Amino acid sequence: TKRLRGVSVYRPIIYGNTAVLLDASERGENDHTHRWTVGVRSATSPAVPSKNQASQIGGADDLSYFIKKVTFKLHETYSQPLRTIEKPPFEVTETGWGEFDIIIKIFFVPEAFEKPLTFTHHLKLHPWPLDLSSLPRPPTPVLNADGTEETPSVAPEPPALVLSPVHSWQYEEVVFVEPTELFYSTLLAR
Ligand code: SLL
Repeated sequence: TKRLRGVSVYRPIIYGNTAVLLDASERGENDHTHRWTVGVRSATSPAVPSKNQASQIGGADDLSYFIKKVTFKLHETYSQPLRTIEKPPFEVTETGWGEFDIIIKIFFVPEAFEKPLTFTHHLKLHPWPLDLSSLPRPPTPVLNADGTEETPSVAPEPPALVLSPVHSWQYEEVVFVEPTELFYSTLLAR
């Protein structure tokens, strides 16, 4: 467990969540409105064919050479709120209806002799409020002299509102100050 004096090694990671709205067919008996994934990933995005616009955020490298496991402490409305992930991808996918704080704890490989690192991530489901007034409106019905209602057929149909996935990710550099010799060689082998 000899440590290397004056040496620091850092590794860039991201942690956070992606969320999508469930469509009617995916909704169950519960009030769940969203599917979300919370995770810890490498900060490097995988290379994807240029046609594929929906590329994944981060996660190109496998972090298990220095991360042993990650725990995610969910809201107590979930059954078994403490989720332990022992191999990549270090992430949890769930459905739900509300936002809450998730406590993410990263445990390092034993040869690191490092204490776990804790982050708090606020699970984000809802996009920044949209300005609905900027969308074209349907025509308002008008009242005829005989009391009947009529809707002018002038205005086009408003576009269907499509909500894209919400992404909320933080960038962090995990710094290992004076790593053990063994851990240093593990880190530098990458
Ligand atoms: C809120 N303070 O009121 C938050 C709590 C709890 C979220 C959010 C479902 C859990 C389940 C779920 O989304 N809980 O049904 O298993 O917004």
